Amino acid sequence: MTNGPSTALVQAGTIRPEDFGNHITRRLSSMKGQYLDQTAYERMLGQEDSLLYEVYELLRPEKEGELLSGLSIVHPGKVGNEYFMTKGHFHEVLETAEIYLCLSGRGMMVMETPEGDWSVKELTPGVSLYVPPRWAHRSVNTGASEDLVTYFIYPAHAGHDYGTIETRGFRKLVTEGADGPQIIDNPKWVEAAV
Ligand code: S6P
Ligand code: ZN
Repeated sequence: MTNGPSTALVQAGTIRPEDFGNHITRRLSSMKGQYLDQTAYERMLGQEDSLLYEVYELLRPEKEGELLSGLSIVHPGKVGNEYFMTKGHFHEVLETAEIYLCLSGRGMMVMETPEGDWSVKELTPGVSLYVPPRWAHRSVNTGASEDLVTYFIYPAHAGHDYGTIETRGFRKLVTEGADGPQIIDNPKWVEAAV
């Protein structure tokens, strides 16, 4: 990592891993308990530990004043009726926001706050989404065969709280219905203990 200016070619379909210091890959096995249809999940996992999504991130010091940015690529597919999606997280420093710009593909950003508000926004190429402080976020690829590629920027000291979502889930899920993607209540959502 250098401390000086750096560049990356942020263009859907032209990802040069060497431009990014960090390449994270997440497979089906890391999503235990997150998909509604556990039988479908176990069956799929028994066949292959599929690659669900990847993140390419510019390495910068994780301190206030810095920004982290990169590309998030969610591959197409489903577990049962539920689309491939990211784990989703709150920022550990809850009062930090994030900006996403959709570069290609089609999807949705599922968001919620600890206070009980929720929101689901569509992602199509060119859409810029501001995720305010306090909002957990998860991207879902609702496309049939294309990757969902987004560019993200957030404060470098934000950190990630994955545990809350792993334990409670999101209030809303995106599944494939008769007329396409639909937002449903998550029957397994767990209210936080007081
Ligand atoms: C980080 C930012 C994205 C996600 C990426 C993968 O704050 O929101 O880079 O890390 O979309 O999602 P997740 O939930 O596995 O970190
Ligand atoms: Zn984030």
